[in-house]
Amino acid sequence: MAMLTFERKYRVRGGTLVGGDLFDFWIGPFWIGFFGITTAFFTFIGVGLILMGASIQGTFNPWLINIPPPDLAYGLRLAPMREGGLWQAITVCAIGAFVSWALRQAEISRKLGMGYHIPIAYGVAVFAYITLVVFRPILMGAWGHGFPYGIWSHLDWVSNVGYQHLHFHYNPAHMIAVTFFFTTVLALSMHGGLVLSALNPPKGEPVKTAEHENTYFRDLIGYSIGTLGIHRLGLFLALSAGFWSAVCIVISGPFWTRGWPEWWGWWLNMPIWK
Ligand code: UQ1
Repeated sequence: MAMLTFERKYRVRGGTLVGGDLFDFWIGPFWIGFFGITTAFFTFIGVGLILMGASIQGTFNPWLINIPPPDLAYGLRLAPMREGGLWQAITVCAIGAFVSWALRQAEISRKLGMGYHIPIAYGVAVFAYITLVVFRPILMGAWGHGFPYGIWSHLDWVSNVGYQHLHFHYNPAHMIAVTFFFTTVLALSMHGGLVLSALNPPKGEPVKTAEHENTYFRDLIGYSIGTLGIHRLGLFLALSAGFWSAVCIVISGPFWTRGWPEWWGWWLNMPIWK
């Protein structure tokens, strides 16, 4: 395995949260660490359980594999393996693997003396997943409200839950989440375009610097957010998209049971219209 010359300088001990020096070593390019071990452990068990579910279902077609949560009648109890227990065990493994991965990111941040931006960013995605399969089912009183593990089947679940609320696009938190998703895409495409336009010119032309980048946007809209600022904005937009996605689903059912269009009654019922 090739090792860049500067890698040796950063391959230093320390920064671990658990286990001290015990797992503080590399295999090829990968740092192991205690949470590397636990990530691998939960991933192997979880994937094994998914394959078991596929075999019980009788298909290994990746589009059609479906591992559903227990029936609503099981409430918040453990279900037999073939009746949703598999889903419950897979959920435990998934959360174990995702949280292990976040802690592994945190350990690497510490090892390198960097900020915790990456584990925090990744943590928001994990938070959104846990909201779907743990927080909302608990608030609704049954694991059966979690989404099924399957490519097709989870799409059906999203569609069904959407129609249970008549028209999900009227969910105000969904509106905010979608707006953040689109704005993230706009910001990243402008940033990618701007950086490539400056730093990757045609052969024979000089590379431009941040001065050109700033000037471009000052010419265009009278304002440049700056080379550090665009990354702060991008992180904020992307985390907000994930955060409001979690909010929009956790309020649907636990805190608002009717159709979302009806929620806007507060606006139509305002006394100013009388
Ligand atoms: C920007 O102002 C900027 O600073 C120079 C960037 O950094 C390279 C960018 O990528 C973008 C897209 C902008 C413009 C963004 C706003 C919000 C004015």
